[in-house]
Amino acid sequence: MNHVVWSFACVYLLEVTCPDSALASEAKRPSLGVDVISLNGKWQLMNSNSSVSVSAEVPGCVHTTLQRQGFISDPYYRFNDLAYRWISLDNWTYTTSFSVPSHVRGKGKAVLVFEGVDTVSTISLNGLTIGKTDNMFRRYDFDVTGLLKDEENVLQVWIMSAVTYASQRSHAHTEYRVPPDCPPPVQKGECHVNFIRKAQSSFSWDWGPSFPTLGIWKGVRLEVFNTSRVLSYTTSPKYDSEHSSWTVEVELFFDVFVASKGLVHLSIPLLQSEAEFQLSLTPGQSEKSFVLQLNQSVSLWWPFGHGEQFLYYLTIDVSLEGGETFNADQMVAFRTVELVQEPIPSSPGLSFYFRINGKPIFLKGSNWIPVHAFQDQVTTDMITILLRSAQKANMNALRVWGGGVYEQDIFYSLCDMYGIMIWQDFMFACALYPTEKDFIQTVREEVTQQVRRLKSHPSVVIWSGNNENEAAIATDWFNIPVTVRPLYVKDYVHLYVENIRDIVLQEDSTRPFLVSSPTNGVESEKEGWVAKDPYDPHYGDTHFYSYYKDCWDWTAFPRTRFASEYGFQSWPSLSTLSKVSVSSDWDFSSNFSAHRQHHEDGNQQMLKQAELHYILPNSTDPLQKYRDTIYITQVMQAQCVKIQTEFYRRSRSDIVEGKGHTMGTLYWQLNDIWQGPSWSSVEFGGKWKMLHYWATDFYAPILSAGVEDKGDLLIYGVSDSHSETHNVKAKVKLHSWSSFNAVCSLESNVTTIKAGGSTLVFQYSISALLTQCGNCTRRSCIVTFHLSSPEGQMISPHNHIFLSSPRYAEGLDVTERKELNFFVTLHCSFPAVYVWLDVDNIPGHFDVNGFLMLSKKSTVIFGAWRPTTAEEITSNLHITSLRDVY
Ligand code: BMA
Repeated sequence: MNHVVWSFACVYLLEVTCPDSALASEAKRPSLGVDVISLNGKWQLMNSNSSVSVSAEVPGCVHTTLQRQGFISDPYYRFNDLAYRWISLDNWTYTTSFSVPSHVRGKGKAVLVFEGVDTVSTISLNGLTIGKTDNMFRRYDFDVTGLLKDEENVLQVWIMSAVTYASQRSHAHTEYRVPPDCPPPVQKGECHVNFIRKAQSSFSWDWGPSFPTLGIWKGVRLEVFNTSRVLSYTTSPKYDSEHSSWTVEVELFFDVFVASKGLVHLSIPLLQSEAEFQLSLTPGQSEKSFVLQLNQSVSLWWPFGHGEQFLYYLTIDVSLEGGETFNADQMVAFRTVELVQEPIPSSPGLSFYFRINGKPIFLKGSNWIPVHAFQDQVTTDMITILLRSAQKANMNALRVWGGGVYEQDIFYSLCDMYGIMIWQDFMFACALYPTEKDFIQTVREEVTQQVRRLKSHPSVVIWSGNNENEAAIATDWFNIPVTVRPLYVKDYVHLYVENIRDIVLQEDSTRPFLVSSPTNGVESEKEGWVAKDPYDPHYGDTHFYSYYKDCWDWTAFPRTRFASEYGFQSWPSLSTLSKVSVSSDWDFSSNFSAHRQHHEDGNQQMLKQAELHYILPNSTDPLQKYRDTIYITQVMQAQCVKIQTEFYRRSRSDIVEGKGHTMGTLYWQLNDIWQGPSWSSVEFGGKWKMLHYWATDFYAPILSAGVEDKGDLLIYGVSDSHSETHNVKAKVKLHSWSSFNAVCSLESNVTTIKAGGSTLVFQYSISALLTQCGNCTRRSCIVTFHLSSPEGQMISPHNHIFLSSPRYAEGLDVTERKELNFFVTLHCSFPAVYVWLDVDNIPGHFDVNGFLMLSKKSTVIFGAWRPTTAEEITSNLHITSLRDVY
């Protein structure tokens, strides 16, 4: 293998910092004379027969504790998810003790606050049961007035196995089944997760392991006070279109012990707006709401790519007559959001798009899953890297998918700052759910709390009741006899409409609510909330997966109004996998490869899809073959998602056979929960797959998309802009695989591409094109193109289209590679396709990757996320192009 001379223009340091303002809101703690004693830190942890007894960190979970204490090794390592199953089947007790100074103890009311317990627990203080928990998505406050001692207060949290609990609840539900009982065997998961209010993916998913965690996953504190305390507060900017003015509604939620009076002062200094209000509190839980009128016009918050993200500070000052005060600073931003579902000329059905500040916005993004199976290990840096990666790929939206968790506050604060719109699911996915009274009650509390926690964030643009549960009933995933279906529809309506929707409408009038995804929206409502076909492309959003059909055939994709899920799997890089595997695992047919794949036939599907267009890796060196196979799965994934996304973006203004006006693409999925094959574009750990690099181009604000249609080459200009039209010409070249010089160059006439639409810029018969370019055949040449201004300025990223599968390309074959001495040839003498750079474990990303190389020399910049040297990068660098795997 020849050495590549690789010179680096510069090696950067990307500083991953968390803006103070974002953290500030998380650090807020109640004042009003409330004494707060944090109970975070060291606790003792024991299993049911006391054979394990270790010191544990709170917040935390059992698995993390056992690993940190050296009791187990990395749960993600090889087959450890199976080896450590016992942990989730046992019950565990957390214990701590604390003292309370007598001046604190003497105060009127004492409350123990658990921000999050995972999940089913009984909590006792000094031997007395003070409460129980059954929902990891809720905060619990337990009144412990009169139960505290000065010294040695013993607090115990007994946590029951979530697996045992779910199974008991399911067996107690005898009247009818609530499917699915268990996940498919390939997921190696646990059963009945729908019976417990816990991250649904924690019992396994088709991209993730089964780790039904147990723990105290959020903070614990004691709050002691004489008069009252603030439980939470919200800020909701509201637009009055009649008077073209804004107000901010501020809600304060109090727990009042003694009646008191006081004042509330609200102010947004930057807008020179303030107001003072009388406050009168009576004992019990008390909600107070105040409206601040704004004196000035505001600068709006826009999604990324459409304008600035103006954020203002609003200060809340509460002062009680007794002298106690409470102060908070909260970010507010001004934007309106509407979900538009109205008739479209010449198309049956209804539109489905988001209007932000009165402008239609095409949502470009992906789906977000939990960042880690052990949520206590999720750091601000991990979230920042993922969100910055999303924004760098020109995404303006993410869907927080309903099988995971409601994300941490910092996630939403960063999305506010980055202009990333959030489609927020409630945490129900791919299942039917029980509707017993206590289940509904805990869900009601969960929804109320989460809406109050998240509604102040401008980034959250929609609430959605569940993932795929309307489709599960409508298209009969669980073999429910037609005669009993009404029973399940009734339960569905009860949970998502009569409870969740009701609460959301009551709590938040500033953003739309959708019952499910996919759904037909208002049409589903008309059909009794479960539409006959929730995948109908004429209404609402769709999820579409097809693994065996050729993804290059864009005519097979549904021309939907909104593509909220679609995607293809790939394997993560060897450097990511090598952290949890050994060299004998590095074979596509190893037990490890089968074990890590949680999607039925997933590994086969990837190879079958890749084989349609590429020769599958066949190196005689097993390690090289494994690396190449990983690479080819990433090539396939990037190419398939690009084709599908470009199809949707092209469809934004078209109506073809009554379908079209696509206004959103959220591919499945952005991130990974562990090191395994999945639909993600970013690997566990933050490394970008080829797809993510490509997303930066296919999500560019102005895209040139090429397609072959009935023998013609069509090039479209797709623009996200609202009013600006662009005069462009398409610059088209044909390149042969054996020379850098273009064989032919063509230019279209100047065409105006419409704002917020897709415009055909270039059309040419392919056979005429090839005849004209005498040296080209479908197999020997590739078409490249971009849009430029009439003066020659580049307006869209470069793009390309193959006229035949690269597997049949002439000039990319093995013989030639041997003759040309591959690496040198690749970089110096001939064009190369899917050029892929990998620096193993050095965290960071390249400015471009997986690219078409049509010049002799190309400089690529690697942005490192930690200090590194050019030597280290050179010695870790692997360069692969399609020629390498042939
Ligand atoms: C959709 C998602 C997930 C799943 C993905 C890939 O159904 O909602 O449940 O992981 O497809 O199968």
